[in-house]
Amino acid sequence: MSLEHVILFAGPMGAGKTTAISSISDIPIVMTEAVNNDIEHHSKATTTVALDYGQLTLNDGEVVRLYGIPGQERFEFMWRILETRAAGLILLLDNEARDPIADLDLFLDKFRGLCRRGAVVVGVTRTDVADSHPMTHYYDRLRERRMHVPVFEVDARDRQQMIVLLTTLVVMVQMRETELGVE
Ligand SMILES: Nc1nc2c(ncn2[C@@H]2O[C@H](COP(=O)(O)OP(=O)(O)OP(=O)(O)O)[C@@H](O)[C@H]2O)c(=O)[nH]1
Ligand SMILES: [Mg+2]
Repeated sequence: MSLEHVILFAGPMGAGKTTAISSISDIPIVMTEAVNNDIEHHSKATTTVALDYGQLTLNDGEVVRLYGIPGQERFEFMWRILETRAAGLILLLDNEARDPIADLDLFLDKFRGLCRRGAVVVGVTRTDVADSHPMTHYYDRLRERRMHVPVFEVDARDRQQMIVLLTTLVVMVQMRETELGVE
């Protein structure tokens, strides 16, 4: 079993990737925030333009390296670079977005290589400010896609909630490595 895991946080602009990594990380995180010129898409002041990086050391000494993508599709070239070493995907979706189910489809399609070879969990954020999409909408779409993926309602600002999501994914990655006989 590997003593290090690389986990990628993906999802649309404003879903909470940078926030989640800073909630979880036990080192100061590397951020690449710049002024958000796409206010139409999301009203927040800044957006990630290259990557986020943080890390967490688990009780058993395993190191989890946490990378976050920029949500804007114009940075798709960074998505391709960041997914290469990843063994697991945390897909964060903003329940307040215009169509979070379309976002679910988009990111599962864009990261289908990682979904196939690794493990995936979905975290739905901002359910406290938008309840137009109950969790059943996400379950239904995943069932239609024949994907068995855990879905969690989370607040990216809440360290405990994010640690639960992350450890679920790490366990799934470890189970996969055991199945595949990865050392
Ligand atoms: N009310 C509420 N706010 C949340 C929740 N989760 C995250 N946020 C806020 O939503 C915003 C998310 O912003 P970021 O973390 O920059 O989002 P991002 O996914 O990194 O976005 P890009 O880098 O632009 O792709 C922050 O202001 C968070 O504080 C939640 O569950 N509820
Ligand atoms: Mg970000």
